[in-house]
Amino acid sequence: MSHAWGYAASNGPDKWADSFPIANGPRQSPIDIVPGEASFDSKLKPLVLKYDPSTCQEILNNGHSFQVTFVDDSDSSTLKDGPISGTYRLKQFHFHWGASDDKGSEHTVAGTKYPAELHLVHWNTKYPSFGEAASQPDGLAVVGVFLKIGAENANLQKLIDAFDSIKTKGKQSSFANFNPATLLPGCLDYWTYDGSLTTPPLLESVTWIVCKEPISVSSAQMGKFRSLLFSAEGESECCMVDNYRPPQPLKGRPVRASFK
Ligand code: 1SD
Ligand code: ZN
Repeated sequence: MSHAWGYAASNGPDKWADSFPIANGPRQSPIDIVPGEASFDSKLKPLVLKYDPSTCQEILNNGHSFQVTFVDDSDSSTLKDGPISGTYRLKQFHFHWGASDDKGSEHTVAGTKYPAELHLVHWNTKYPSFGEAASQPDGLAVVGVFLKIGAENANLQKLIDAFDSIKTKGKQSSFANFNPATLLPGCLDYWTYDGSLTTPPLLESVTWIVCKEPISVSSAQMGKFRSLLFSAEGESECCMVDNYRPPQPLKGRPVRASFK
């Protein structure tokens, strides 16, 4: 890859291994989750998510997705228990989505694609910073939540209402007092497995926690996600769509379920 990574034919997931050989590594993400092949593990604890809306900082178009970032200099917004040990701090959340409602999620469930997937990214406070945690096998924990077409989602709408200020790559805007817990499904049953970042550098440092229950989004709201741009202001306009990596080989990894 002689240019920056992206999601086009020339720089997309099939090309990432040229610059990031770990793309073919033993614990890559996402995966297809086959519920019948996941084993119920009675030792898995319920997730404990404690989020303080006052740590919410800004919304940013990074040219690959949009993300909402959090101040992470104290244990104000954390994930504990579930499959992990210790305390993981919330760094940011972002989404992946399709050009149409029939695709867009990174994980799939028995081959079924959802129109979008939310990722809440947390880092293990046994390491000094997000950057250092990101290359450790137990450094990150990402909670994945599927979006399914249905009723309009008023909590997602608060994000969408900020899109005018972050249309193009590199734009950011302050985004205060948002509680990411409002984006979680009512039931926190989950699947978990050891995986990686789904974007370059594809580091194999993520404990994935994928919620079984999707949240709702309307088709009109998905249309607004697709009005964001991959391109920077002044460049030829390129809609931000299909910013997902497809499922990667499981390579014998166990997938555990917190539920029967
Ligand atoms: O795609 C995100 C990427 O934007 C960045 O947030 C990275 C963490 O540094 O995580 C990946 S992902 O694996 O959460 N999709
Ligand atoms: Zn992601």
